[in-house]
Amino acid sequence: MLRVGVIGTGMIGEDHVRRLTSTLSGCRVSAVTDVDAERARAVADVAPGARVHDSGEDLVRDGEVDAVVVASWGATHEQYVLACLAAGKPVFCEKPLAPSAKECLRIVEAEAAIGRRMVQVGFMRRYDTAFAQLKRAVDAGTIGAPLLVHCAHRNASVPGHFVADMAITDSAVHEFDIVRWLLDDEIVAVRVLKPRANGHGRDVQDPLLILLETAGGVLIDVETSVNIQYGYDIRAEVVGESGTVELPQAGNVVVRQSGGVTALIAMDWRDRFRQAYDVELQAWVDAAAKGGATGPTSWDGYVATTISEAAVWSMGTGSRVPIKLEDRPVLYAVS
Ligand code: NAD
Ligand code: ISE
Repeated sequence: MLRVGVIGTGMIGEDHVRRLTSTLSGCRVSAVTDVDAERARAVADVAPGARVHDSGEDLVRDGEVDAVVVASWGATHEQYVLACLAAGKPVFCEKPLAPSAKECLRIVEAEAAIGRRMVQVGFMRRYDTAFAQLKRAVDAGTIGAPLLVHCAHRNASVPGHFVADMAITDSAVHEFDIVRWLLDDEIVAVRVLKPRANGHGRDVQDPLLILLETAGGVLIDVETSVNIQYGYDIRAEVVGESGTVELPQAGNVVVRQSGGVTALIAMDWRDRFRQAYDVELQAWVDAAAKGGATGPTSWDGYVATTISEAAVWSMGTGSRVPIKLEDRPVLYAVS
């Protein structure tokens, strides 16, 4: 039984504590912590026997914690992931791996020095049934070589702490990862365009149109709308040489009533990606129980954050920004 410590018991931390406690197998939550101690105590109540620590560092040191989930704010990820690596404990870190490429690289270097995978990054879309079907169709070549990808990332609304560039660093970072995975291709440049602002947007630049170019010559457009009001809507359509393939409207029920037809839509990511989070975290539990990690790597986290940084720069300057990556350590070699 893998004993898991969870750092950060906010929205997704609480969600992960519940699934580690009630949905997944081979694990239990043995400790939690949050800078909001009251919140940590409330979440600990759903995990029988879980103790509450004063700090993430204390939790990592706990002899009854075999592996750690980091679900605190992005700016705190590096310190906890590095503490886990120093303690030799497998770690699942929510995206983004860290807010800057520099921080991500320090994690990559620390893991590469150990010489084996210890870190898994929370890019859960790779475990989503609909995205997996999309990738299978592209890989099978049914639509010929991919030429274009149209993506939309729409949130009904975002919390108060969601600020200026988070539509890129917190939301579109998922697309930066998923298109690399979907196309087996690297992003080489990014440009961000700003249409007229959504009046619901407060301080966030919303919406955005992000244009990505890949090494293989595919062009990708990503719409981010983080105050769209009507629901949580994630779209992706790949245009190939002889056809197109797109995500289904995942899990939507169609209601016919009072002279109308309504397709229900998820209202947030918890609802839309529940299955993906379950599969992703079970895969991590199974790998962590053997002392390692699987799925999205620290290197993937570094690449996604590097693209975010370039996109934020482009949003400010209006320019096309090339993506420059460091050399990939052997640990992350593509097979
Ligand atoms: P949140 O604000 O609801 O929760 C974050 C929690 O971390 C808060 O309770 C806060 O008090 C706590 N915290 C902050 N600093 C801390 C520290 N130093 N030590 C311990 N706890 C600390 O935010 P959230 O929406 O749950 O997001 C948390 C992380 O998960 C972010 O990195 C976010 O990008 C990511 N996330 C991923 C997905 C996904 O789809 N994979 C969805 C939501 C959030
Ligand atoms: C949130 O942090 C997530 O990761 C969700 O998956 C994403 O859709 C949302 O925009 C982010 O704020």
